[in-house]
Amino acid sequence: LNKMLPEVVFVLGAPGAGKGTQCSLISQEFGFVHLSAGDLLREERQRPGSEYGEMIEQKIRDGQIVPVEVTCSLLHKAMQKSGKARFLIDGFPRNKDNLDGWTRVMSDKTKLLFVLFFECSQDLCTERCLGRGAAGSGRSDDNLESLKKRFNTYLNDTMHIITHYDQMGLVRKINAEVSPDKVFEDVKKAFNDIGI
Ligand code: UP5
Ligand code: MG
Repeated sequence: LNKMLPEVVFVLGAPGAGKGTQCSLISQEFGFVHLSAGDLLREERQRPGSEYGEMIEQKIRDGQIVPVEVTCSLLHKAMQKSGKARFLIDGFPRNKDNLDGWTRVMSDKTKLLFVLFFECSQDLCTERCLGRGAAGSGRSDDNLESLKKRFNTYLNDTMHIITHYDQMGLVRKINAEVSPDKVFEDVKKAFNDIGI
């Protein structure tokens, strides 16, 4: 029965560590559907008639985490809509509310394969996000003030989630401070090691 469940890999790491970049490569190589929680929230923020638009924008700008009911339902809907069975969940779960909400609603409906954790220093991550902002990302959180807040949230909330999964032996830690191609070499090994 367990074999029929959709398979999930959580992809975590600091803001700018390269989660999105690596997820694109993974999805090309292994066919996983890439679902970025941040992208889904940014899309929902723009959706005409959304009751969450303003709340999402405030949270994103302040580097705070949107209540799990919103995020989890966007993820669940995107999974169902895809009709596929293997997913990269990029940038989620980020805090205890996320973890509890996912566990409540989705843990029986999915099989967690492992957690990819991209390790990258705050300085390098900040440089990358500011570079992306300067290049015209249009993201309202690619500025120094928001980045400080995003990092606080990452260190105070998200690291606990990574530790939680690490204690379960589910975390695959990857050095994300090298070039995207080099990072991807290690990422491929992580998938190969579980027979993918
Ligand atoms: N780059 C990437 N890899 C590189 C490499 N190896 N060497 C050199 N440069 C590299 O990369 C960032 C930049 O670095 C790019 O310019 C890239 O070319 C370059 P990217 O792959 O985009 O990194 P990523 O880790 O995806 O960075 P991102 O900024 O998306 O991370 P965040 O975790 O901050 O953003 P996210 O979109 O996940 O969340 C944004 C906000 O949404 C959160 O702060 C929060 O407010 C909200 N949110 C929730 O509330 N709940 C959620 O569940 C998710 C998000
Ligand atoms: Mg991203």
